[in-house]
Amino acid sequence: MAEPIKVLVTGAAGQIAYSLLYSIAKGDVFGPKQPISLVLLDIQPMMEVLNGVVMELQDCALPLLSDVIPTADEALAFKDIDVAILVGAMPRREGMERKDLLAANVKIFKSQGIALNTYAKKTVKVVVVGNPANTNALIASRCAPTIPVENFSCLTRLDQNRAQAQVAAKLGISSESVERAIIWGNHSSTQFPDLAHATVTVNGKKSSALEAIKDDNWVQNDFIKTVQSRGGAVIKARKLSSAMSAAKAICDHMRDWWFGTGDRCVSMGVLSTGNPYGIAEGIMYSFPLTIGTDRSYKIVSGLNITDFAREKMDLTQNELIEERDMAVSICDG
Ligand code: NAX
Repeated sequence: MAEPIKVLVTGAAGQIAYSLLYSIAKGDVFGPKQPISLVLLDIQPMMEVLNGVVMELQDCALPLLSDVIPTADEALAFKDIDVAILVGAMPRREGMERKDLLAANVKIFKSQGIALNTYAKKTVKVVVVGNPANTNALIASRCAPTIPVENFSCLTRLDQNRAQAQVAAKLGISSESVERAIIWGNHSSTQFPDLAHATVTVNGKKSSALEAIKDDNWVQNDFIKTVQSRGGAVIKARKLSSAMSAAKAICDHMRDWWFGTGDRCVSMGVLSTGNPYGIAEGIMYSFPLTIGTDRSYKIVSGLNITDFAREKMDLTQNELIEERDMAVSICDG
């Protein structure tokens, strides 16, 4: 058996973690031969709930789970970790201004960035899930200057999965027959779900998604709106935000990062630096990527960007710039 890798999940007493921890501990993400030491961070008032989660993980009797460390102490939580899945964040409370929400999250992700910098392995791979995910990831990365910025990402895979599933349902095919559905920008309602480069396989024949769908009005209106507002629709129906599907998307994101994607293209929020699409530098923006077996990613280049797409890519970029400027001034202020 290999040595265990140390995987930190924050917000570990919350609802996404409740769906996520079992999948990680049973080998869905890091493979069936990789033992795991799970570190679970939450805030002090949640320690009793967290202990219940630890009991359940023990009761699953999972052979790959070498140990479980529940804690409210960041110094302990971030020590020597190989992977950080940062789910915990401050939720929006009624009457809360956007700026106050941002300020509360800057405080959390600044502190966790410093903890990453101080205690984690320099090879640590970080995915931020807690919202506003893109800007939280940016703040964590800024506060961890000794860890390469390429090791920081935020989750837009749930949006990609939602996009794939919408196309699959429209054409009556399996979701794995839909490839290259891209999410550009922010994990917010300004994100741009883009099918212009997508392909589908119908009855064994691969073609462009747009040709197979033959409904530009659906692609440019209903499809985009449905994916952009899916999180809200789930909250309205369930009275709770997406958790099962978020956990599945986190597993997809991390598995692809750990093992590579080959030619498959996936969407991830990463730092925009010298990208081929002229997106402003210094924001965490979701791009289409391929990932090598060495865990380094490359932005897929050469995609033709129409005026329609450019407008949508810029809109979500501008929201991220505004969020970044506000967050950085809070962080440095
Ligand atoms: P829950 O409220 O169920 O759980 C959050 C947990 O985080 C709580 O147990 C809380 O005590 C803990 N927490 C708060 N501050 C913490 C800190 N400083 N350190 C450690 N733990 C802390 O929320 P849940 O439904 O699990 O969602 C978690 C986050 O994911 C939210 O911010 C949510 O908006 C975000 N999401 C992001 C998605 C994405 O695609 N990027 C999709 C799903 C989800 O909406």
